Amino acid sequence: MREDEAVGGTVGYVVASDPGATLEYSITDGSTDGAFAIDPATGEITTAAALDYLATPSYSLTVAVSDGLLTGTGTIAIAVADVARFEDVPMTHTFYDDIEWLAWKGITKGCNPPHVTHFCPDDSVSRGQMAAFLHRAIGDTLTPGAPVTFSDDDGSIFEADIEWLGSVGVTKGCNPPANDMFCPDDSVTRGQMAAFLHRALGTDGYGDGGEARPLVKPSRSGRFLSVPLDTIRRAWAVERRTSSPPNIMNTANIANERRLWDDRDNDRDRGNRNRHGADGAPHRTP
Ligand SMILES: [Ca+2]
Ligand SMILES: [Ca+2]
Repeated sequence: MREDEAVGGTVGYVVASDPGATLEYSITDGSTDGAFAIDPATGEITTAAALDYLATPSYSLTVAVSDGLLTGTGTIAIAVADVARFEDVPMTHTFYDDIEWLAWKGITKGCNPPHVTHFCPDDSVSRGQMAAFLHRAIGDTLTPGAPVTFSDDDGSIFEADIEWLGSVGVTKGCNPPANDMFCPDDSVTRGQMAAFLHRALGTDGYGDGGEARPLVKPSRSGRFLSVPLDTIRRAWAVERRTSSPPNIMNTANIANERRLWDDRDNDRDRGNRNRHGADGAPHRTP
C-alpha cells in the first residue's frame, strides 16, 4: 500500500464463508491511529486516515468475522510503501531521508506554496525561513519572554515565526544597536546558523545561562554583571581556546571580558546590517 494512497482507498477484501449465515466483519486491533476501516458487510478494508511510511511502516490488523454466534479472527499484514513526497527530492537524493523526515515532522511545508510538491533542496535558507524551521521544530521547548517586534517583517508570511524567535531570545535582530530589524530575506550564514542553534539548543552551560531564557547576553547596560562568575570563566576559556579557565577573575578581568563580548556581538551583526535590503526575492515557505 503506497503511503500516498488517498483516504478511502481500497486495501483489499477479507473473505470468509459460512453457508447460510450473515457475516459481519470488524477490525479489533492493529489499526494504529484509525488508519483503516472495514465494511462490516462486504469485508472491504479501506484506508481511513493518511498513511506515512516514517510514522508507521507496517500494520498487523486483527480482523474478526462473526455469524452472530461464533467469531473467528485472522491477521492481515499491510506494508506501507515509501513514496518520495517532493518531486525535486527523489529517493536517490543524498538528503532524501533527512528531507522526508523534515516534512513528516511538519518542519517544512515545501517551497512552492500553496502546493507542497517541491522542497528546493539546492536553495539557500533565508533568515525568515530559518525562523519558521526553528519555530516548528522546537517551538514547544522554549518559553517566550517579552514580545519582540521587528519593523521589516511586516507582511512576511514568517512574521509570527520571527517574532517568536525574538521573544525566546534566539535572535537579537540584524541592525545593532537598534536591533529593530530582522533582515528576513537575507540568507542564513553558517555563522548565524551556529548562533541560532546554540541559543536554541545549548544546554551545556556556556552562553545559554542554564535556566535563563531568553539568553542572557552581556552588554554595556550592565546585565553582564548578572551572569554567574562561572559562566564568565567558561567564556574566557573558550575565547582563548584553552581548557583551563583562571581560578580567580578579578574586577579588571571582568570589565575586559565585557568589552570582548560586546565587540563580538557587533562583529557578528555588522555583516547583516550591510546586506539588508539587497534581496528582493519573494518569500517562500520552507
Ligand atoms: Ca515518503
Ligand atoms: Ca513586525
